[in-house]
Amino acid sequence: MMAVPRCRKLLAVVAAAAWMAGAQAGEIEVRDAWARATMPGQKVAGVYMTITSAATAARLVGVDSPASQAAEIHEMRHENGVMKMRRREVLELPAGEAVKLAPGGLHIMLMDVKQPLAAGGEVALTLTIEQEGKRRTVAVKAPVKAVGATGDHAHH
Ligand SMILES: [Cu+2]
Repeated sequence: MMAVPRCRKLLAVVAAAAWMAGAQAGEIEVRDAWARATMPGQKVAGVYMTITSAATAARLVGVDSPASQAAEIHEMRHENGVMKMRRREVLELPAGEAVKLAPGGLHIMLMDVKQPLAAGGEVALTLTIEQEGKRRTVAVKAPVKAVGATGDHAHH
């Protein structure tokens, strides 16, 4: 008889946790998106943002933009004192963790931009997110800003 109330209480806690997870599952928050304005003749542009998958781990598996022929996930790394850029097929988004794409680190790179990106403009992006075996897209608008280069794209 003593065990019954305790058991009920536990069930209530489990139910509440499941409800909270259900309410937040699949929520992808994108903040502070921006694209770097291109220099004359420059055909690539970096796009930066902070992505958080609120409750369930997810992965960014693709990026598209009408502004460029292709968009890739890139990562800058120091290797023997030299900054190197490499392409990543996938970007892991651990549950509840804000993953920051910023100059000098992770970024989305627009390859072969169709028109120069001018400050004050906007770039539309579609992120393809894989979560719990399912894929869906998240639309993002990134304002274009003229911010001094930090060498991000010097390698291209
Ligand atoms: Cu890059």
